[in-house]
Amino acid sequence: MKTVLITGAGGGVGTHLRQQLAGKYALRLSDLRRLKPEPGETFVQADIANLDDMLRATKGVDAFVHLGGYSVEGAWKDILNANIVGCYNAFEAARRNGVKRILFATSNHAVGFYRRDQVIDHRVYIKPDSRYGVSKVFGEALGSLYADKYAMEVFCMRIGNVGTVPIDKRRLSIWISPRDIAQLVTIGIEHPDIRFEIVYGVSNNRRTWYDNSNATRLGYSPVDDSETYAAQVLARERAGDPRAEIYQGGAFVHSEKVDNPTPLPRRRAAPAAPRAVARKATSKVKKKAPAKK
Ligand code: 15L
Repeated sequence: MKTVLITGAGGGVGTHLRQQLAGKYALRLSDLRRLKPEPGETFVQADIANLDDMLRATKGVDAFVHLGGYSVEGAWKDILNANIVGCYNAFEAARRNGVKRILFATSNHAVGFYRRDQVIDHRVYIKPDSRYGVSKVFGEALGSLYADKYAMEVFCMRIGNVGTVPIDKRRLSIWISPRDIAQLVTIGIEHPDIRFEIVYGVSNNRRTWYDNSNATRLGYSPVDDSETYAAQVLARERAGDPRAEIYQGGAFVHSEKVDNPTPLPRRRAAPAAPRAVARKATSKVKKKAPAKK
């Protein structure tokens, strides 16, 4: 059984993945705050901003899912520490320990300044909507460097919003269910031909803004569609800032600080507890057909 390290394992995405991947992999969890491992899991307390911690955490693992980092828009010093320094340490520690396969949790916010009437694929030029989005672009660029220079196998997932249900109108376009993110992560761990890939971490949503053909090519076949929840979600939707309505990134395009939209029950995912360019010249930006009501 493969040993898979998950940084930021105490956050929302990590919590879903622990449940979904239990029994399939020996999970090594890592977080800034102490977590209680379940059977089949081990725990390494680590600060991703500390290279020595990351060297300990990555030792002897077969694959590494890097969720650790600051997960929303916030102060530059927090993003710098967790998502720039932390992300560098993650890749560098993996390289030094001979861990070839890294799955990097990038974000829809790396391309959040594309408009909602556009459909974009994995090759479009980056358009970050926030300092947070810029930090995710940095991680993608670092992944590209480590793939080309050190032959590492890097799978960048531009994740939408992970949850059991979509929480608002924007998330109807970017939602991903726990079982679909687990399927995508499994492809990232198991696929034999990963060199450097960018895929979108979204379910099979009718209202999608993404051409996710790169994920499909690698075998991703999401089973959930946010449309199941659309009527309920739209019934409670209130109009927001007009700029947020235009762009895919929503409030990230105008806010200096965004709260975690899906905090963990009881405790919020600690921001300091880390959890994280398009390549080819040709890119696809299509005018989107109006969403069906
Ligand atoms: C993200 O990248 C964040 O990590 C998550 O907390 C959500 O804000 C999500 O994007 C989103 O766009 O809903």
